[in-house]
Amino acid sequence: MYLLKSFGAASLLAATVANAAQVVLNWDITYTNANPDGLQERRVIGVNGQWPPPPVEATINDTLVINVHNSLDVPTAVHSHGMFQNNTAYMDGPSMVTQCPIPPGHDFTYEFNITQHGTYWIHSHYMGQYMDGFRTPLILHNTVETYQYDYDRTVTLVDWYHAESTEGLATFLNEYNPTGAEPIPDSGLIMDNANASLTFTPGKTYRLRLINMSGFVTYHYSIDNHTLDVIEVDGVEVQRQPMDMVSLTAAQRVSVLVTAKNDTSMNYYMHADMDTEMLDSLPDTLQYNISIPIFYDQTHTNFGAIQNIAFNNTSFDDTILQPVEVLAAVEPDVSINLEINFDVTTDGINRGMFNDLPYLPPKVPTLNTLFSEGQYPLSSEVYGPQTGVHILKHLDMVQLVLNNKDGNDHPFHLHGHVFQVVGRGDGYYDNNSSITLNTTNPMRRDTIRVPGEGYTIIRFRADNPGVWFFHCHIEWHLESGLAVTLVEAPDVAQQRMTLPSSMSEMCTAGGIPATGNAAGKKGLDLSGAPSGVTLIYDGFTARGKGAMAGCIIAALLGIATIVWFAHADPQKEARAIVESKHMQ
Ligand code: CU1
Ligand code: CU1
Ligand code: CU1
Ligand code: CU1
Repeated sequence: MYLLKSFGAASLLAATVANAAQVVLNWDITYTNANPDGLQERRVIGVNGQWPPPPVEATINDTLVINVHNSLDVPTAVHSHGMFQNNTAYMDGPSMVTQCPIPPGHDFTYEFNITQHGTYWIHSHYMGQYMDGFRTPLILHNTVETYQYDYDRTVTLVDWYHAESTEGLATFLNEYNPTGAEPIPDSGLIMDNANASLTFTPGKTYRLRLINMSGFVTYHYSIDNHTLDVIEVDGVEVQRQPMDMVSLTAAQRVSVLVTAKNDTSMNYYMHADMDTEMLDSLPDTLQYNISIPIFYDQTHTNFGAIQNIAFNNTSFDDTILQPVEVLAAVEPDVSINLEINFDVTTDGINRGMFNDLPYLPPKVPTLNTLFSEGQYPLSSEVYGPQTGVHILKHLDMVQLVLNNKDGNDHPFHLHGHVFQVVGRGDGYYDNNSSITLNTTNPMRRDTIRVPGEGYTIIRFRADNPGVWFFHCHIEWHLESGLAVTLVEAPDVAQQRMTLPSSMSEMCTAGGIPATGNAAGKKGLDLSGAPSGVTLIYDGFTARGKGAMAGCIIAALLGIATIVWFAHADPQKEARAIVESKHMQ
C-alpha cells in the first residue's frame, strides 16, 4: 500500500483495476427435492443439485459471470434484480422482454459489470418459476461502506408453496376463478428454513439485509425489544432512520443496523408477519406469523417478552426515508398515466392489466425487435398491440402516475432503474389533484407498494437505453398481464449496443424467431402478433364486469349443481334450487 501511494494517481488507478475481480459462477439449473418447512417434501429448482441456490457476493467494479446450463425440462431465464445493466440491457433476463428463454439442455452466459452496491437478488424470470425455489440473494459490497457495522447477515423471507408454480398458475388463470383469488402459500420461511436462528454477540452492530423473495406476500418484520435503523432500501443508501418494524413487499430489500444488547440473560425473537389483508382466504393450516430466535446465549431458553405490535400495511412509511446521495426531483418532461385494474377478459380469465389491456408476451423478445426493426426506432407499432410498449425519449425525465383501481396493494417494479417516489396516497390522482409532491430529496428504490384504491407517482431519468419491464412483482399478477414494457431511447440503444450472437443462437435453439416485429414478421405486418385478450363488455364498470362474470359462472355452477343433484338424488333437487338462487 505504501509503495502504491508513492507511485501516485496512475498507480492507484492500476490498483483499482487490479482489485476488480471477475466473479465466475457455474450454475447447472437442476431439479432437486427439499422440505424446508418440515411439512411436505416437494420438487424444487436448485443449482448444481443444491437447494437453496448459493447466495452471490461481489464488490462494486467486479464483473459477474454466470455460466448457466439449463438441466430442467422447461425453459428458464435469469434476472439479477435491481441491476441497471447500463449498456448490457440484453443481460437483464426477463423472458421474451430482453431475451429468448434458455431452452432445456442449452447453455447461456450472463456477463455484466457491477456498478452498484447494496442488497439485491437473482431469480428466474420465466413464468412463476422463482416460486419453485430458483431465487438467491445478490450482495454487492462497496469498496468502503458508508455505515460501520461489525457483522453482515442476510435474512431472506419467502412465501412457500407445496404445489409447483405451474399448478398454481393453472388454478389462478382459470375461468373457474372469476374473482382472481390467488393461491395461498402453505408456509412462510425465514432464511429458507423452518428452524433457522441468528446469534448476536453482545455490544456488536449487525447489518441485517432483509430480502423479501416471495412470489406473493408482503412481510412485516420486527425484533422484540430491538430498534431497526434503516440504512438502505433496494440498493439506495438512506439517512439512518430508527423504526420499530419495517415492511417489505415481494422483491423489496431493506438493510437495518441492529446493535446487540450488552446483556446475555435474554434471547429474543425476530418476527416476519404476513400481511393477511392480501390473502383472499385464511386457512387454519397456515402459520401467518413466523418467528425465529436470536441467541445471545444458547445455553438457556429465557426469551424476552414477545411484543405484540399491531402492524398493518401502512405502519411502515418508506417515503419518509431520505437518500444519502441527495437528488431533488425535477419537473417531468413526460407523464404517463397507468391505471391498474383486474377484470375478466375475453378468454374468460380474471387478469391484471394497465390501462384496460393485459400484457401478452410477443413472439419475438422486445429487445430483439428493437435491434432488428431499426427503421422504426421511435414508433411503438412493431412491438405489438399487447406488450404495453411506451417509447421513452433519451434523457427525458419520465413520470409514471400509478392509479390503482384495485382494492389491494400491489408492489410495482421497474427494471434497469431506481425511481424517485414523489407522491403516494388514497384515491385517484390526476392533474386537478391538489397534492404537494415531495421533491426535496425523495426516496428512491426499484420496487414500490402502490396502495389499494390509491396512487403512487414515480420519476426517473431515461438515461439507460434498452428495454425495461415494469410490472407487479406478485408472480400471479405478472403472469396474468399486469405489466408494461418501457422501450427507452431505442435509437441510442441501437448505436451503443449489439446483441451477442449467443442470444440469437438461443432463440433459434428454442424455436423462437431472433428477429422481426412482435409477430416475427418484417416491418408493420403484425398479423399473428399476440392480441385479442381484452375487456368483455363496454358500458359496465370494471367492478361490475367482474361481478357479472362471477354471477354468470356462479349461475352455471348452480345449474350444473341442480343437474348433478337431480341425477344423484331427486329429493335434493329443491334444496339445490334454493342454493343456486343464493349463489346468484
Ligand atoms: Cu428486476
Ligand atoms: Cu425481481
Ligand atoms: Cu399485483
Ligand atoms: Cu421483472
